[in-house]
Amino acid sequence: MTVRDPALEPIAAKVLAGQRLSFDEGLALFQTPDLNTLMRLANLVRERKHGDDTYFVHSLRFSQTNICYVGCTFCAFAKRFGEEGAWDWDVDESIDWIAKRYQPGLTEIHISSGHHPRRPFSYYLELVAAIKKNFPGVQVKAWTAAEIHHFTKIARADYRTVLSELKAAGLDAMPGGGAEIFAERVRCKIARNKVNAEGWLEVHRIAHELGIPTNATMLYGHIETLEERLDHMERLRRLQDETGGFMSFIPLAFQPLGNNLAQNLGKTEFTTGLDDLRNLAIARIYLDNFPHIKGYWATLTAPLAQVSLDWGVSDIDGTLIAESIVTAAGATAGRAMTKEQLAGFIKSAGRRPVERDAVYNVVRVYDAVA
Ligand code: V47
Repeated sequence: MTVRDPALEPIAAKVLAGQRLSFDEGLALFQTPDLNTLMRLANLVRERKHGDDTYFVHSLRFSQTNICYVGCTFCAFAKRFGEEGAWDWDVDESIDWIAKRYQPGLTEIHISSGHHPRRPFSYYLELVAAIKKNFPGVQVKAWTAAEIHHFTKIARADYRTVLSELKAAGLDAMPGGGAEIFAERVRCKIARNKVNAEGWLEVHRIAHELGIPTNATMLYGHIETLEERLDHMERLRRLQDETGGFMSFIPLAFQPLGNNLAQNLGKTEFTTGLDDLRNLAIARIYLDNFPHIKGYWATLTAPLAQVSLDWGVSDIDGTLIAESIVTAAGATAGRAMTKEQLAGFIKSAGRRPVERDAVYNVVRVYDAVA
């Protein structure tokens, strides 16, 4: 392999030999001007794991409430009680909301929401059970580790008890949100009242022990340093070595509209396409024990998500019916693509579309899409 940046030569040799990179080597990937080599290395890792297979899911996004007391500075989704645009559905209203948007063949309902101060934990158990009863066959991928941490407070119970009860009610998997950036320097500025890094990791550790597969996200492109991005990946890599329970890693590009972080700290720019691609490629190489790196088209935009399939990405999330969290903060990519659009989009990038469910069982391989 031709390598233009001499600093990348020993790193490229390690990647070719299938060896794990050190922290300093990961940092060199953030600093190299040789993006072409970075892309080819990430693609090599991606193709070793998955060939051309590129996964997506037919997914409805649901938030039972947007009322939240946490006050994360990057968030444009949360509302206070009584504020215009606030909602707080009970179980029947939630089922009605989902029924209006339900489509045949839907495999996943992905739920993340606000930390509601008053709803009891029993409400969340009833909600999961009611979704499973009303929409048989649909998998529930619900609540971030931050929300699970909140449930332990309202239930006065520990992580294991809360997660076991949710699993018994029908929970199939957990989304990766709430991770933001683990480094305390940043976390105390952007997500001060949320679960801390150790708590987030512990929730996922216990979920994995209980057989609940999960994802992991990283919110980047705001006030974090490149070292802090890599530190985030390093902590995830260590936990994955222990448990093997993560399915995918999803870098979330900060959307700078309608939130305090953007206004107070002067962060008004969107990330650049090359920052997004570099970050995805490094994740693919560094997180050697993660099955998938997700190119989240809601924040990347669909055209960049398509390009990202050459930069280590093997999953583009899915149909995203009714996405509202990043849309609130300025993501303009749109909230829904049909399965056929997604399959065509993957196929025209020269890859093989594979529809999956929430836990990566194959639903359909789209060999025949034109
Ligand atoms: O934790 C909030 C992020 C996350 C902004 O598991 C923002 O498959 C960018 O959990 N700019 C929730 N991001 C979303 C989430 C998720 C998303 C996609 C896939 C999966 C998965 C999970 O949304 C939050 C936060 O990091 N977010 N505000 C913003 N302004």
